[in-house]
Amino acid sequence: MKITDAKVFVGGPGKNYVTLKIMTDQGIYGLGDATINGRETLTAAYLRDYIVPNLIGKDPRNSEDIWQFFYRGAYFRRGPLAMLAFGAVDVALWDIKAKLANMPLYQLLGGKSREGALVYAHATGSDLEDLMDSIAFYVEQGYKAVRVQCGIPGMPSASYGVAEGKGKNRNYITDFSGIIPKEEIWDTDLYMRYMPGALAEIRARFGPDLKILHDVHHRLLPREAAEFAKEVEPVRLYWLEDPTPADDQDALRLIRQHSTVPIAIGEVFNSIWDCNKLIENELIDFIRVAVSHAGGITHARRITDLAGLHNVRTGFHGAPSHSPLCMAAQGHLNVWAPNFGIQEYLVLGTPECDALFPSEHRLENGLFHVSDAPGLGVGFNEEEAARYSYEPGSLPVARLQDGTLWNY
Ligand code: EZ4
Ligand code: CO
Repeated sequence: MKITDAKVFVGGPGKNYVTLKIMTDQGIYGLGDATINGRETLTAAYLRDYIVPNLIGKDPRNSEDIWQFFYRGAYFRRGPLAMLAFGAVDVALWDIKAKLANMPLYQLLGGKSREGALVYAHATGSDLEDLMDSIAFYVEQGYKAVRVQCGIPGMPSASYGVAEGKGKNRNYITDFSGIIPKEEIWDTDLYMRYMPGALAEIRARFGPDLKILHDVHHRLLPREAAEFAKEVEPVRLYWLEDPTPADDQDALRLIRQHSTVPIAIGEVFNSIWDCNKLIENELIDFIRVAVSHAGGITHARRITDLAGLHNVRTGFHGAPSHSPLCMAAQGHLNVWAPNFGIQEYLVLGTPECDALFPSEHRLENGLFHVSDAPGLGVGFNEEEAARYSYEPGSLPVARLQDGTLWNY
């Protein structure tokens, strides 16, 4: 069996999805996702200029060897763009293998450990009342877990995952007004004073059963994060996400010394080498890599298994940074992984998105149910794809009130 060709597509409804399609001499094809917010043309170029010419002629069943060929062959190792390109290839090869076996992909991983995978939605509000409405909207739809983000009184702009404007079902997405990012203002003091009380009010309003998650989006210094984590303990959060940027991994030790709040980190990680010490030292509770960003199923499974040895559970990134192909790959891992925790889930199910990526995967009662279609279980409609092209866009950057550039 041989790979005959591979194509790269960029574009989609409200999103620059980067999609890899690998064709074989047996008519079976595989699909993978290389979407990365704000840098989409670069993963597309990596795939087109380097990966595709090196794929042709290879046996697609040897996904491990192909992964090692690209990883070791790059010489300059790791990095989000490269790992995402390898991840797209890897997921497409698992898609092909599972189609060859005529099985849903999860069967090749070890079958189902659960019927469906718990997901969390993004509730967001310009203020606390607006956020309460947004949470209620998701709870009414059957979600058992909700990430809560709201504007902070007195803060000129606060989009650490807060969508602009009012309305219940909004997602924070890339700004498509151009490649120059918007600048937002962040004030740690206002946030630290306001948010613990707001989280307590949310708990009081929605009762003990709702799983409440909160994303600090890398905005705090280690000591501030430790204080914050200690203060929100009574809320019994499901997790506190990215309290500090994980560039400084000792920060997590400081937080651990002061609080038992579960810590989730890693949406910007792209390899096991970014998180092995955090996992082995048991400084985190959830690992947040995305399967596409972390080298595909082959590599994300290694991270998952290492995490399992240390009672760290998965909480894969699923924000508007990925296509339904990545969500499907994560869906298959999630139903298998013995140490699955939760899956971030954004409503991708617009008619336009479903037309581009048709699938039978479904969300029911707050759980993601993987279909039994062979492979990943997601198609790609090339006629639909032809309607879209790359649109320049970017994520914002954040500054402190005095102009100091801060973490987004
Ligand atoms: O800001 O995916 O937990 N999710 C997040 C996301 C990220 C975006 C960046 O591309 O923090 O909303
Ligand atoms: Co996050």
